[in-house]
Amino acid sequence: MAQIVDSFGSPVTIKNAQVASWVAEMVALTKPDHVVLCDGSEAEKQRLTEIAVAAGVLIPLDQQKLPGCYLHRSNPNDVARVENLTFICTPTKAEAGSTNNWMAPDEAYAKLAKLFDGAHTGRTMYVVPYVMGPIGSSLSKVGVEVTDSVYVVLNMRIMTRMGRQALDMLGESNDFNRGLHSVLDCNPDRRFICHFPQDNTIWSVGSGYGGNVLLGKKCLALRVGSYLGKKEGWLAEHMLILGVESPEGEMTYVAAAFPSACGKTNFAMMIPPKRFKGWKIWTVGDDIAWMRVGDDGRLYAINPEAGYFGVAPGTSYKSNPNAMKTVLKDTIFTNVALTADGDVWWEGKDGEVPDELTDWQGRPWKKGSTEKAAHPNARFTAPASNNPVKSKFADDPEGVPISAIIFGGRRATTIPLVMQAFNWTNGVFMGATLGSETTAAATGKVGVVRRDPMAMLPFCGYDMGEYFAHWLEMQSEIAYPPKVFLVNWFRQKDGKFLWPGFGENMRVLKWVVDRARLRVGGQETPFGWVPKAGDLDLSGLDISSEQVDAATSIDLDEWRLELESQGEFFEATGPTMPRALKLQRELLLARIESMHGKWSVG
Ligand code: OXD
Ligand code: MN
Repeated sequence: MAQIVDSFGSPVTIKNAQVASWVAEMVALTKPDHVVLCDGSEAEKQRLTEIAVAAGVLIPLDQQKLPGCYLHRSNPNDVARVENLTFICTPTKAEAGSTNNWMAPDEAYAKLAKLFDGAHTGRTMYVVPYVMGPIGSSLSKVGVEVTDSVYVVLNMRIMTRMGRQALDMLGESNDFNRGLHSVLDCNPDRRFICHFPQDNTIWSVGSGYGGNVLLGKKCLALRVGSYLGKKEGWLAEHMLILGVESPEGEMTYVAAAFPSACGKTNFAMMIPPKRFKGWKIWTVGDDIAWMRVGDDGRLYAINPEAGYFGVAPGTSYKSNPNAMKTVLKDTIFTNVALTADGDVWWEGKDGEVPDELTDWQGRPWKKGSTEKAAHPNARFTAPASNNPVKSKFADDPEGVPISAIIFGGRRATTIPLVMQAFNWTNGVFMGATLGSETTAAATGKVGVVRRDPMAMLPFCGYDMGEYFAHWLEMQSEIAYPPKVFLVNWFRQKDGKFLWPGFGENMRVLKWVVDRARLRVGGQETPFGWVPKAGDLDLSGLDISSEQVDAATSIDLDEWRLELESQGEFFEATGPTMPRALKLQRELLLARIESMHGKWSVG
């Protein structure tokens, strides 16, 4: 077997016997020429960056303007997560549930072992120990990813707490996620992302795209994490975490789940409008929350990640000034366009569109071209420490206490700007029935409502009905459950958005915080509490009261259709759909019937 060395070629040993024997097993399978154990040091980063630049994997950007920043161009066939090639390999199909692709574990191991056999030959295998979550937190988890991609190593270094610190935290324990990755020949026909939750194992082959290969993120923190959460009594969720600070210094933490293309990173880094002088938003996380009940009966959340893997197109000083500041140094850009002077560009970036660019595939591009210069799913990988509004509690091993949970989707009709659930069960129902309209960014028909419960449809590692049951069961553990809300920034009338969004969402967030702290009014509707006229602070906002009324209105006919569509999803979920949620739906239908089609918010 190739000797294990550090990135400078000096021999090293892996002290943890379980890690060492598993790495040896993987080496025997993939047969690399070299095996490098990553320590996470600055010197190692420099060395691996040089290797990546020499191999053409990274292109240096203008180091004066963007110090430590590089561009990566992926294979054009490998630019996004591949839900159709993502499998949950539980012992039975029923455990994976109706919303996941399933393969029997034996079959999956055998099929992928054939692909992995000799996959690292002629290459270096990097052994990447990492921690998801703050070092020393009881909520954190250790993983080890072996990969033949230096791009993966440098991204893992940003997105996780990587290197020696992870092996130190693991000690002699066997409790670590085993992640095996090879880009292989990047052929979609030989691409599989397989999760073995019962073995705490992930095998990913044939892709180099972040969501498929940074195994700590979607694969461990959500798919395997959600399974571990059910088993161990905690929640792994596709949620941002933010702190709202009032001018008096009172801090309230909110976790929020939105499907993709709904502005999650923007919301997590929001700058409140002028009217909210003295209010501040602090980012704890922009994508994933791990939540556990604390000794005081409150729900505490950590962000398992250490960086942001954000969508570049549409990010600007208007939509997200803090993200723009975050990507000014030590950032890896993937599939964005390149300017002649070594800067990056993407559709929706501030300023004039440059006359000439090199597009995301490395081809010359001219202003006015019908093709996009940056790929619509072009990304930045940036350290959270660059974020000017990173919460000082983001690395707190205890996590932050969550007072409110928000579920949000992109809906042109039906769902009001904001609505508060009556109680925990009703809140779980709101999350379980979350829907969002498909956008042009994804393949398929545009504007169709796809149910994306808790924004977890592509990320839940087990049966969805069991997952809802876990959420319901959590109530018995949480003495002080967070208040639950549904929001919709995307309601339309005559094809126009009714609500301005972005920083103005602070107005909604303030109502959420005040409701969670039981100090503002609301109007009861058949479906939840909404703000009464005057409850939302709209001062300094240049939109008509009719527009606000339309954004917050409830239409019984639209809701009847909504409940029918929810019913189809409940059916499809199958026999594990909890009775408490079915009854919630029936209760709402019965309410509509008893009102004989009449309802108006006062
Ligand atoms: C992501 C996603 O990349 O949800 O965060 O796809
Ligand atoms: Mn996400």
